[in-house]
Amino acid sequence: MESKKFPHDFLWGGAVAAHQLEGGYDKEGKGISIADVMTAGANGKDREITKGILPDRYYPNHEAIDFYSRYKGDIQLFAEMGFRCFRTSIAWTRVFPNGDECEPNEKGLKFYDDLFDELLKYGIEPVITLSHFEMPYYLVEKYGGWRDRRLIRFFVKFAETVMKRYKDKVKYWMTFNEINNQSSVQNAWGGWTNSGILYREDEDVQTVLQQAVHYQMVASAITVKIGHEINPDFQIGCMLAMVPFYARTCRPQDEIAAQIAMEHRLYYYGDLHVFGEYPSFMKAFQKERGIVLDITKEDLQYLKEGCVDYIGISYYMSSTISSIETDDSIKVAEGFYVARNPYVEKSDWNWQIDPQGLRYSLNLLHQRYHKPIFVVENGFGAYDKMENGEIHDQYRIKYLKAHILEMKKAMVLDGIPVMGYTPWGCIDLVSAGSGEMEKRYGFIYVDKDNLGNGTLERKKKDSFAWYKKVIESDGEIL
Ligand code: P53
Repeated sequence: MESKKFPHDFLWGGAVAAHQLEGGYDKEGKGISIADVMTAGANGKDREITKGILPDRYYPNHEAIDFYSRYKGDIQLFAEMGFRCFRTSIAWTRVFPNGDECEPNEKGLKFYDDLFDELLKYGIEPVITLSHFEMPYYLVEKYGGWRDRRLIRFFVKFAETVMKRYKDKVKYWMTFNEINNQSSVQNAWGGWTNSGILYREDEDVQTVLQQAVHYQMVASAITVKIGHEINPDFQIGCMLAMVPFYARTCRPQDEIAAQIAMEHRLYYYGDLHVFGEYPSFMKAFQKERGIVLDITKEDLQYLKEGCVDYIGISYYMSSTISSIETDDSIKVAEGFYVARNPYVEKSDWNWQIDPQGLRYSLNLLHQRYHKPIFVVENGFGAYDKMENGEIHDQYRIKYLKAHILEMKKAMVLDGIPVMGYTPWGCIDLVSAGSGEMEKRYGFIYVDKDNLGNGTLERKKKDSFAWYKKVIESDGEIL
């Protein structure tokens, strides 16, 4: 089993997002995005969202790793590893700086033309996320972000513009990155990064969340429909953060709690994207809670006409749910406690390391949706140490190897169609959650620290040669 090969057309590559690596936040007409007003946090300390850009604060995404001017060298390194694809996002604000303009910014469009040409030169297929935590800040100030129905129109205009422009360069698309992240509404993070929303104390969070999700789902569906008209060969997917919830014990109450967590955190989103309709538990929840949303007949029609072609997922960890409070648990809602799983290890950022959870997740998703799955994020955020100019990141190799092996089992033993694998942060970049540089994922080290100091010089880690061999051998040598 271990020595089996992956199919030769398997999409091995790496993944990043525009705001986390490009920098050049105000270059060539780019507008301010919601990522540009987030300060650096730290391990265990949230990032702050400021009202506009304040002169005395540090915003790590402004320069990031300056991929904007160094992408040619970086792509050369990806090509050296043998990447067959590269997942990145298009910064909405490079194309429509404010978001509601009639005409796009030609310089922004040109940047992505050049970037995609550079990838294609090496036979690397671009895999593009349309919205990855970086909507125009102006849309937040003027319209309240995705609280407003007009956002559908602005997003679709952006999507249509870039899909037409790059129709012969890009085949694989995803609409919204980790759209289900915003279901974790204990703090403003998910609401802000997904939808440009900061919840107010005097409003019903579930109503606001579900309205924003509804508008995004309609925007996504219209995009899928238009995309298929632009180029029938397009493969357009959704993107879900896959964090499977295990019941803490086999007590039936814990099983039900885990099931409900899966429904609200995952299936609610997946069902809308894949089936184009609201699942029964969501309709029941809305009725029970008296949640009334702005949903038109046309919206429901669009949802049905814009079902996705594949499911993109990120997978980093699993989670454990208890229906009652325990010593090690944190309350997330009435009757829902996230507990520590004693059977798995955790990273320095407290993310539970669970390779088998990937196989389990692929099975769950395929059994429900019968769609190809693209693992577009997986990786190990860790502190790296430079020793005599070398980085021996055996821990990262161990993590990735274990996950690739479980993915292989899902394909070979469970028969699941997995399209490809793009480990997250194939080059070190700014962490989305904490804004740190020192939470590193890369095969390529970037000389920059949490405070923004460093030469930005690139350096291959041990995992670089390891991953090269994985791709070269079609996953036979892990
Ligand atoms: P960072 C939380 C849980 C799962 C995935 O995350 C997450 C997050 C956000 O922190 O986000 C995805 O950088 C996301 C990427 C992000 C990556 O995972 O916090 O799509 O933008 O960088 C890793 O370590």
